[in-house]
Amino acid sequence: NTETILYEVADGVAKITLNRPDKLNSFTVQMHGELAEAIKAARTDESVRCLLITGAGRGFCAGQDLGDRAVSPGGEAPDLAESLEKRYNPLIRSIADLEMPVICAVNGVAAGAGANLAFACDIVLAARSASFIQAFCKIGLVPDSGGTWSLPRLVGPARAAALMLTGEKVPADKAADWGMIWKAVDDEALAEEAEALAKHLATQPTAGLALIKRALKETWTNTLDQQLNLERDLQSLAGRTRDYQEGVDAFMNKRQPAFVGK
Ligand code: T3D
Repeated sequence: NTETILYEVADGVAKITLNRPDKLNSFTVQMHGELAEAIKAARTDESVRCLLITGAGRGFCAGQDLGDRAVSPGGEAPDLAESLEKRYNPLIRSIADLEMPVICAVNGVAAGAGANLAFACDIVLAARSASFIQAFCKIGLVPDSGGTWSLPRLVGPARAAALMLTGEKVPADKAADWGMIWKAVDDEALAEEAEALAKHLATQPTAGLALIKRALKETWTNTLDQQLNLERDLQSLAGRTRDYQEGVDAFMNKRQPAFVGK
């Protein structure tokens, strides 16, 4: 019984739909709270092996609800550090640390923290009519929700700087061309394609996929030597999973594997 998001579980996939379509699914304190609870529910539900995030209506997410930020002249400035510390940063960390793939199906415009929420996910598909906007500079703010970390790594420093300093809109096809997202798909195909991918991933070796997430996360700060050592350690863990045994056995016996996620 949530008011700002929809949460459903089927076929090993937890699907979260941001659901404030009249405000392009922008973030309120309530939506942050309900989203955090839903991600926790996905994390603690043993049947869930993939998370899918999307939006209701014509937008994906327009970032912070600015209706909650109006300040009268001479009034007290909102405490944005608290907002980031208590809500946006834990959200981004909870996605990065989730030990399963997180797919984002960007159904429409993704602006401000909405764009950077998408970039925090592991695989991003976008409807061809969707777009990405680092809207922060237009209202005097700094990109947050990990955008100053993820965007330069996705598209390189030159493009990240221009996008963050101008707030220029990037259509989905260009975002895919630039490597900002995985791919753009026809609008009417987005939901089906994202759900099919999520269902597929939910049948795969989840523990192994979680270890891949860790390797990819740490590569940005590691030297080659450190990364080789990390691969050794993660491979040691992967090699002890039931799914590794199953994968090898299925291959050798020319049958389809039945992975359990452990
Ligand atoms: O504050 C903190 O805690 C710090 C953290 C900040 C994180 C951030 O995300 S800061 C950035 C906040 N977001 C923005 O600055 C984006 C604002 N929105 C837009 O620039 C545009 O709405 C879009 C480019 C996203 C879409 O444009 P368009 O023309 O397709 O739609 P629209 O007409 O502007 O919006 C439709 C409705 O959604 C409209 O309401 P109305 O007039 O029909 O009643 C509009 O006001 C509302 N809406 C869109 N974005 C927001 C919003 N309402 C509140 N907050 C929004 N962010």
